[in-house]
Amino acid sequence: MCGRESDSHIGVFRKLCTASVLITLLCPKLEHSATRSEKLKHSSISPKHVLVCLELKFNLDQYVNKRYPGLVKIVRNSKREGLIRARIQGWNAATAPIVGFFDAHVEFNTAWAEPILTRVKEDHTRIILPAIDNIKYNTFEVQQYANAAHGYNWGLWCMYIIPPQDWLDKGDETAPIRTPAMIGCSFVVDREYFGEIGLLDPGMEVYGGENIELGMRVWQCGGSMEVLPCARVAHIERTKKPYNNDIDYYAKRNALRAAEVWMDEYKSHVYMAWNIPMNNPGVDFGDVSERTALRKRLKCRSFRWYLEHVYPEMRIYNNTITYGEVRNSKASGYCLDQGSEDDDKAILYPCHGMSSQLARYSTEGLLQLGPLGSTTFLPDTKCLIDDGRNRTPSLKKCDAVSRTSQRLWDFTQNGPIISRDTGRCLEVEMAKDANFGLRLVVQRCSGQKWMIRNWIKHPRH
Ligand SMILES: [Mn+2]
Repeated sequence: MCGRESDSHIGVFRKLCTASVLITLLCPKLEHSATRSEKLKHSSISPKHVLVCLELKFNLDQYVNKRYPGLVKIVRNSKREGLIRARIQGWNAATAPIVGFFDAHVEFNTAWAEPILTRVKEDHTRIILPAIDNIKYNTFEVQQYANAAHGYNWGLWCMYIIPPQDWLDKGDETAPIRTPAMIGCSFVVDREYFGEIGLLDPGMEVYGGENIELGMRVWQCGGSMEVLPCARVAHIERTKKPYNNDIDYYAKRNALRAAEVWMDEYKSHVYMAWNIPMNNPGVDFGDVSERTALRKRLKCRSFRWYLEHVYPEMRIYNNTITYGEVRNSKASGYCLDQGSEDDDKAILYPCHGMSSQLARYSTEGLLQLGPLGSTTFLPDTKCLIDDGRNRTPSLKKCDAVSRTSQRLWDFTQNGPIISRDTGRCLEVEMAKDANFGLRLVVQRCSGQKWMIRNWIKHPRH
């Protein structure tokens, strides 16, 4: 789950004595919530849609005015702003010293607020995340989740991770858990401090990435972020998110904004994870100059510092020379592919540029194939190996070799790929009995040439 599915045409703002609680709700405009095929089927607005909008407009106003007069503000945007700017709108309307941001499908457990307020009062630069339990979507039963920190992969997509070792060693389940970022559906922060460090990035669209960016920023700029196990909320993991199929595009776009502003020499990892070139990535991520100026003004630390101190579980690939799809001059349109995940065979497959065709060639001479093994919680990407016995190369854990040279290859762009162990070349063989009539082999070099799509740096000669 990456819990920020609720879009945000309406912000409901509820003022408690010491905290403002901002809840974002979705009024599902059909053009936003339906998939393309659904849109074709329903060219007019459905009765269900009218009903939901009636509920969230007229009825919600009535309910709030009657039940919480003077306590709850409703802020409506006139056009779709996305989750990120909607949350900023809520912050603009808030007046209490502490603000909390929650998806509409979050419920609060008893005494959730007090431990949070204590932690913020001690240090107003702490961003506090309540521990999130699950509400089963079909029964509304609450299911307690194990305590976790919130991490992410190099695509800047969030995931739960195991808490830091020092927290586990302490054996105190009530202690705050240091976290590198947040899932995003629920967080609490000092209102003025949140303004000082630049809210969320208003240049981000729809959702995705803003939760990671805030984690990097608060840590790099002198604050901190923590999960507080004593403060519990529960969240409905939805089975279907109210977004178009283009959500990947926005997640990618927002990730590139965060990468460009905060990640220094590590930003290449985000481009690699999405398998797009660093020059002309084909994604217009907009203007980041204001965010770069913010980083300068706040005199924030480097991303390297953040990785070392806050997210040491991240796997680093700074020794990559080239990455992307690998093409052979003899088989245009076909790319190296990790094939089925459970066998040890690399294959040739029509090029599609997804992560199964993401290769990386490193300064040491490793040729790795498949999605980045972003963190030490995940297995690392497998290595292409010439074991000297078989005619087909294998794809194995990089240390599963009898001699290190079996995993090392010589390669320069538009040249052969040569095993350092056997001197054999990685080549394509025409074979009637192979898929697509092409087999990947290691054999005596016949002069075949390979290209890997994207450069990070040119090798030293
Ligand atoms: Mn959610």
